[in-house]
Amino acid sequence: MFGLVMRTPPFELQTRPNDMPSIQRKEGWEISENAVTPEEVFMNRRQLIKAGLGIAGAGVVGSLAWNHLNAENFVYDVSRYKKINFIKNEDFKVKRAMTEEAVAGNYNNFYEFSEQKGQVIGLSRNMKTRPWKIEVSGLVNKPLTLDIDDILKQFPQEERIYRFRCVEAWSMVVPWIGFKLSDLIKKVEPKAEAKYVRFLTFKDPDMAPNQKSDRYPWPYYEGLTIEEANNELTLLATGIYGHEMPPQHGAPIRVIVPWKYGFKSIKSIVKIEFTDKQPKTFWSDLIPNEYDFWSNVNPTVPHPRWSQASERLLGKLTGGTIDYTRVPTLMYNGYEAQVAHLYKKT
Ligand SMILES: Nc1nc2c(c(=O)[nH]1)N[C@H]1C(S)=C(S)[C@@H](COP(=O)(O)O)O[C@H]1N2
Ligand SMILES: [Mo]
Repeated sequence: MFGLVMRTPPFELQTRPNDMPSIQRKEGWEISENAVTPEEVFMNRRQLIKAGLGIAGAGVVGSLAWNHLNAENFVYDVSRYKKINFIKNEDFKVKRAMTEEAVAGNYNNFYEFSEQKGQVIGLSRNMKTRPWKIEVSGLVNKPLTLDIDDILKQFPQEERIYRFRCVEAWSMVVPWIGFKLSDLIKKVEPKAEAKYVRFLTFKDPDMAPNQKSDRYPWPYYEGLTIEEANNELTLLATGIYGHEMPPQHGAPIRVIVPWKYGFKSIKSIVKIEFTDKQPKTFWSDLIPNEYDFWSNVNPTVPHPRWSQASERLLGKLTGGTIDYTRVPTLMYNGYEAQVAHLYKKT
């Protein structure tokens, strides 16, 4: 049992650190790419807890390695990021310890720049985030185009500490800065027919090198129902850890939906569109049987290739690896009280 608890991830994780499949390597997926071991996948929840893998606060159970381009990418230089004004919203706290800033900022899914989590920080470093406009349009009475600096002036910014859970079964706890998407929705006055909100990321292959790859249907697109978009938890995030959003986290503005798998939290948005039909989404178009429109965090529904019963909570950055502890995954990522009503059948 001890050996199991102290195990390190499979070798594949070190050379191909991403669990989100790339289209190119789709056939390779039968080989375990995820740090969830076969033992973990086949153990039920009680067995997981018995084996010490399902207990919050358990010790370090492993470490993740990821490919950096070069040593420069390890440098997480906070002085690069401008401070922004915000108030702390004490209503949104989490019992788990906050993830270190350099960990969250060195382990990123942002496929526009790279499929390698450790390379995003380096490749996005000189991302151009000014000027930056967001079009808010579609089925609304008052369409708007807003500049990011006007947004920062118009909407009071607040900090909220949220759990964040990637579908690949790693997670973190981070202090987002932003404002409720519902505050923006009010301003544009959606028409009665507006049932969904569609989001779009920028497209600029000269700035984001992996957008030169035609294996993906760029630009990245996502969607929510209008009720989900109006939920009190849903944020437009403009910062993290007390300052503006670093490029690798989705500068200058992104969506945060903490009860859904991370890929729903679309980065670097340029357009918000109100529609009457359920929008298509990037990952469900790519792999429909693995990533659906809803994608609410749910420990009882396994991903077709791995369990979702527990997750690797990112811990300390030590050299080229990140320690993690295995903790149970919470229904709706712990936000059941705020969102379960959205999914109750009437
Ligand atoms: N535009 C865009 N948004 C994106 C992604 C992406 O590749 N492109 N990756 C998603 C995934 S899979 C995750 S887990 C989170 C990661 O956010 P973070 O790097 O700030 O932790 O961003 C999401 N938003
Ligand atoms: Mo993710």
